Amino acid sequence: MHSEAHPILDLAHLSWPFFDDAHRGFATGLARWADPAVDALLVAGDVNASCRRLVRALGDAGWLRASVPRAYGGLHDSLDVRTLCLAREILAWHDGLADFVFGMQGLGSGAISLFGSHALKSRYLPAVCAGRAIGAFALSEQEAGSDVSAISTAAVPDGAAHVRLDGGKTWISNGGIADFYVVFARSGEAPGARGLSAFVVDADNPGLSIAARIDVIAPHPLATLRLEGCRVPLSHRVGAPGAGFKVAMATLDIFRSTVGAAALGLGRRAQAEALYRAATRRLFGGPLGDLQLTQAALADNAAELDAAALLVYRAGWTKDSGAVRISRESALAKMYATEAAQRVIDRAVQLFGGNGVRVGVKVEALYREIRALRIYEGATEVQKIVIARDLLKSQAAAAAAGAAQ
Ligand code: COS
Repeated sequence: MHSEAHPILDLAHLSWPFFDDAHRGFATGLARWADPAVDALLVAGDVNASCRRLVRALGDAGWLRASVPRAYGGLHDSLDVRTLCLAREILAWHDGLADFVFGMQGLGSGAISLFGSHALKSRYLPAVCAGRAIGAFALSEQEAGSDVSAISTAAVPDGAAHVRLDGGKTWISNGGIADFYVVFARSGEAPGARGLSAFVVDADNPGLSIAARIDVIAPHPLATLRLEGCRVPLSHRVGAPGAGFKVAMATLDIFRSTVGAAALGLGRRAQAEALYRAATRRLFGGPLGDLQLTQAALADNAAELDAAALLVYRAGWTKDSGAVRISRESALAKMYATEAAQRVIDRAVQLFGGNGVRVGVKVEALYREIRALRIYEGATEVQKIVIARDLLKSQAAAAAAGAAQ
């Protein structure tokens, strides 16, 4: 028997002190829109078409206004991390691809929003916001995934006003359907992390091509890019020459929190499915939910989901309250929320028994969907490095301040 669950979207956390009325209005409005709009936009068996339809509809309905600053059509003066997180949580609750397209519009254009010139912002952000242009963040390479400072794609001056990009990028979300790519390359001002720069490359640039599409367990548009004599105007550089590593990390600070939010949405959906299952499945003469081991699973899920939500919205609130960097907070949120959601979803699969691994049942899809979130935008191991380094730095600073007294 397939699951015919009627799961309930729990937005009780909107009463927490991290949010104001604008957040509550946004979240309840999006939740009303998403059901049934999201399911109706999906094209069975065609991931690219589903993504294009979802982006356009999210743009038409105004939800992508959360992805760009107000001056370019957005909702807030600068990106509001809590709004981005609420959107990803709600969309992920409905469907992984709906969350994916929303998240990638923000990540793909995030470096431009944060560091782009007015000309670049004017050219790309209104179209991103309207759902008329799809963006992509092209950082990873075959030999530079976790170790960003090892990027080898070369950016070499080409005349006075251009640069030529040569190399390859891989694991690029929206690869093949994007209208533009923010490409990070070695411009050589200094070795390692201090010699990278970011450039916006239009998808129709003759020097950019899709080398291969990458198929993964929860299908998304994902590709390897080839850059060959890819000529880009210097005016398309995002941020200062040599500042590419910081551009990438500051963008990831914001969007890692939102990956935690997406994991939270997937986890909450699994818990909603598990609660419905516990109430409706009968065995040993009563409902599954009467068994204490079921109750233990539901309670563990509830604790981990609330802990994840607290970390995610603490990170967003910290940034929105004016913090320049939220590296530790966003790493904690991403690490904990993605790992916890994996456990929550696994427990939900177990409560569904054989139906938990049956294709077409929601918890089976969630089980495949969550896995990549523990890897992309900085694997859990990278988040641990970021967290521990920040703790040690704070400890050293506190010790030095103590010694100076
Ligand atoms: N915001 C602004 N600046 C930052 C920053 C941030 N969040 N994080 C680091 N920096 C700065 C540092 O302050 C340092 O500046 P100075 O040279 O002026 O001191 C510089 O950037 C280099 O930082 P660091 O020494 O930490 O660089 P590492 O090469 O050791 O980086 C990790 C280490 C692993 C943390 C980094 O490479 C990383 O996050 N990797 C994962 C990348 C990723 O998410 N890949 C997925 C791609 S998207 S799917």
